[in-house]
Amino acid sequence: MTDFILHHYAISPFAAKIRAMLGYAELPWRSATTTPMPPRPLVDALAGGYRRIPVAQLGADIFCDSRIICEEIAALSGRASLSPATLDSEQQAFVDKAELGVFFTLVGKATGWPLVRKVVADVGPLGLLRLLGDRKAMRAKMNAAVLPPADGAATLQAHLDELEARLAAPYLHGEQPGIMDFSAWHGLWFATEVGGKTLLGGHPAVADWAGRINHLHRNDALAITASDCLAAARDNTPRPLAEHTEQHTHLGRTVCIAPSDYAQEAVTGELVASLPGRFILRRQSPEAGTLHVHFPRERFSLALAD
Ligand SMILES: N[C@@H](CCC(=O)N[C@@H](CS)C(=O)NCC(=O)O)C(=O)O
Repeated sequence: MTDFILHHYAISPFAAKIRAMLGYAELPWRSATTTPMPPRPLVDALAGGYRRIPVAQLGADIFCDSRIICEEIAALSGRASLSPATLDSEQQAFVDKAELGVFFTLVGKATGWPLVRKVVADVGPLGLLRLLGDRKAMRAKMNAAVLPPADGAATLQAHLDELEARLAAPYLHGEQPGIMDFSAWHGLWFATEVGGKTLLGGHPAVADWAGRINHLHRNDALAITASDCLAAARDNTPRPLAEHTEQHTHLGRTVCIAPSDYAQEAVTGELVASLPGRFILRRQSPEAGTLHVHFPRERFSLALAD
């Protein structure tokens, strides 16, 4: 079996969500670390210009967005509750709130010396300045529908109160963690563990729950080199497409797929599958050969390239 490779960087919250889930699922994985901002030549060779992290790889199949990566982990580990596809609309709305409005509020809260020190240790002082400029530009182009709420502090308090109430059981999914737990945890991890903020004093059940998920989160997987990632793609053919591809007027055509919320860089390729929750593009990479790149449908747009 080909290795599960995660393209990520240490302080990425969405990558932490995947690392913690992999820890819970006890799935072995290989670590391909990348930088906290482009240029990312390896990720570009594989994902064709998709700019967000994390990206996962199984041979010549490339998975963009943590939503799709969670579905893959759910399938590989046989733990259905890790798949966002199992959520009802109320649970999905909770996850969306945790990963958009509340998430960006928590990212804002994380700002301060502990975070600055970690970034400088990783990319140096000039890198820090570039990163600030990069994120400012990214935010300026953000879809207004997902801009952080103006009343961030109140939104966060209400969310923590809701979490506290939901955590009558050990996890949001009951006795064992599921997708809602990892989605609600990673923003808090960033503000508290990376940013060093104390936020959970008034919410003991949330603090206890977050501490248990912190223990599932490991970032000590065996590293894999860029050339081995490219070889893993070249030496494998993309896995067979699911039989139940929905009819889509653009199947077989060259299309562009891009996030519709933020970091909207598009990826171009042939649309080879349209499934209820995902699109798959076939693209040729000079370095990595024929690839299938998977995207969620939710909060992504698809348009003909010509
Ligand atoms: N919806 C995406 C969000 C991913 C995301 O926002 N990732 C952040 C890092 S945690 C990012 O890519 N920031 C810009 C960058 O790293 O270039 C997902 O679930 O994967």
